[in-house]
Amino acid sequence: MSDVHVNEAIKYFLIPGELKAIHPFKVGHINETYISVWGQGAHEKRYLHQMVNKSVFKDVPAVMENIEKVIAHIKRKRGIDTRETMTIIPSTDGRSYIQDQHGEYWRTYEFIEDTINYEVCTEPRQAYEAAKVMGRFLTYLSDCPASAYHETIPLFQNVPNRFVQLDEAMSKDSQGRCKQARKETQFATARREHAALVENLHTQGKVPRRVTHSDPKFNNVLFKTVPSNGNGVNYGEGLVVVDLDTVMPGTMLYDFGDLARSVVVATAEDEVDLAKVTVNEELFGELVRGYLEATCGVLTADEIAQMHLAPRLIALSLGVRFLTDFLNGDVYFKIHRLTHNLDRARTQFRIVSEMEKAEARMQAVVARYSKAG
Ligand code: GN1
Ligand code: MG
Repeated sequence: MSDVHVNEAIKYFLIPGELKAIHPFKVGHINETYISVWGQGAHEKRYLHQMVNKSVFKDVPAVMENIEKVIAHIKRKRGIDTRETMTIIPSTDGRSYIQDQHGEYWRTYEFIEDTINYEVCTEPRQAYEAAKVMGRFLTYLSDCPASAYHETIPLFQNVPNRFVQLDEAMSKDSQGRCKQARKETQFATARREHAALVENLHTQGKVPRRVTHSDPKFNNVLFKTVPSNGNGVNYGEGLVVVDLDTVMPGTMLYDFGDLARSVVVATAEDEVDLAKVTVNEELFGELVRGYLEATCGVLTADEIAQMHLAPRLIALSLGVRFLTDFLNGDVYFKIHRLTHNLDRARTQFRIVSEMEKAEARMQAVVARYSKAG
């Protein structure tokens, strides 16, 4: 249905030229995305259009206000034409989004050309570059007061809250799926005591609230494309982190943890062959090195001291979210097969158990690079 609506919606954005084509772009678990191509004189230019999921983002104007602010801040620091952030195409009435006659919210960005993203990190160099991008993002925003940003999904980063949501789903068992997921619910609830790690450190004044991305998984980082070296290996520099929907007050541990849980096992987020899900310490090392370089002078010692635990915590939290959605009947994350959310939960929980085994080694990696800095 939104395929029809997109043709209508794009008329309300200030795009010069003549529309040549428009097609769906499969990305993410939440929004509907399209790409359009416009003839502009002798050139063609692409744009990205998104219908924002308003059952996930209940206050889209607040989401867009956060995004506008973060983009403006980075452009102030890096120049108006910087490729280190996204560029919003305004609507004909000068706003960053429109609401169509069906009540749906749409926005348009310039398509960032000559870039590529990856689902799986395979090269240490990619891990280093992705960490540089994410570290720079945190650093650029380190002088913004977190309180100036809306928390657009309440308690989004709060891991104990994810356990409360799991409890609710288990006690309702609306789809009768609890039986099928017994091992997974046991795995999660056995680790509940670790859930409050970050909240406790924040309460103790050790981990500050910052403006964070909150969805910095590896495939949200775009790399510059470079000509292939013949081996199919692409060593382009990391350029920009996209998908700014969840920019909000949070902790650096969430961002680093989410990036790391998506990088260091070098498998897809829904990998069903769990034997493949192992911690690659070299990738973790390059991630830590890149992140610490890019955040030099910004992070506190208490934040650095938790960098080996954050990836495990965020994997646990995301696994709990997938599991909860499975129990609730797949109402939040898009799925492509019946047990998709259960499979995703299993992968995240395997990451947790692999990281439990690797804890001392991961801690040693952080110690090595934080001393080196
Ligand atoms: C969702 O749709 P996408 O892929 O940008 C989710 C993130 C999860 C991620 C897991 C608003 O992001 O929190 O970490 O899936 N976004 C929201 O792939 O819940
Ligand atoms: Mg997202």
